[in-house]
Amino acid sequence: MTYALRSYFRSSASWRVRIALNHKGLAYETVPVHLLRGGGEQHGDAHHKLNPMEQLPVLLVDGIAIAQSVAILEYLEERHPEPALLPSESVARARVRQLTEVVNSGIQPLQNLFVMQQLGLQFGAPREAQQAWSRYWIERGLVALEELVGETGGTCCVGDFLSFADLALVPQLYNARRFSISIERFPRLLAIEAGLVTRPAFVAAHPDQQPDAEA
Ligand SMILES: N[C@@H](CCC(=O)N[C@@H](CS)C(=O)NCC(=O)O)C(=O)O
Repeated sequence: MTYALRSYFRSSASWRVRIALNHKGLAYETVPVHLLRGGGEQHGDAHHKLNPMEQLPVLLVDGIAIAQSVAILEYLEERHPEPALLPSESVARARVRQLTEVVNSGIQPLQNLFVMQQLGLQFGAPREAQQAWSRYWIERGLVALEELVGETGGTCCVGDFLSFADLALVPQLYNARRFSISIERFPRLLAIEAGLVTRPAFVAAHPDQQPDAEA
């Protein structure tokens, strides 16, 4: 079984998958796809054929393309159950998926590059307005997550068990910083993040460590 990940160093959804691959000890080739160059390589024919949504990541499993980061995480969990990224107990599993979806469907899609671009193209929103839009959705989601981990969290988002939720959290906090959001108001999330980012799987998945990293 060979894995290749079509990825962009700063793509938060790709980053989730990189952490999972690293944590599970799976070798993979990184295939960089530049989201900005020439209008975005994700819109080219080669990438479109693999993912008609023209987004990253795409995991190629022996050449078969799987897109949507959470679908990829679920695939990896089924195919390589150890070390697990979902707890065994049903409520804890549901909590992991709940927290993951706060990021995956409640934050990330609303602050994404193509949403910001459409705000400009369709409604003439200037760059500052696009950024304010994204900041709103990131803050709204992080406020909810901070409250949720008050109930569910330990050293990780759900107890002390490393899970999909942690893989979603770390890249989202990175994005929050890029949007200059005051994240000091999320002490629980920051404490969890501090414990995660030194783990080897997270270190190797960081944007700065990717072959396509830019200053
Ligand atoms: N729900 C998708 C989101 C994918 C997504 O939004 N990817 C971004 C990078 S993080 C992308 O490819 N954006 C391309 C664009 O904005 O044109 C997933 O989890 O894979």
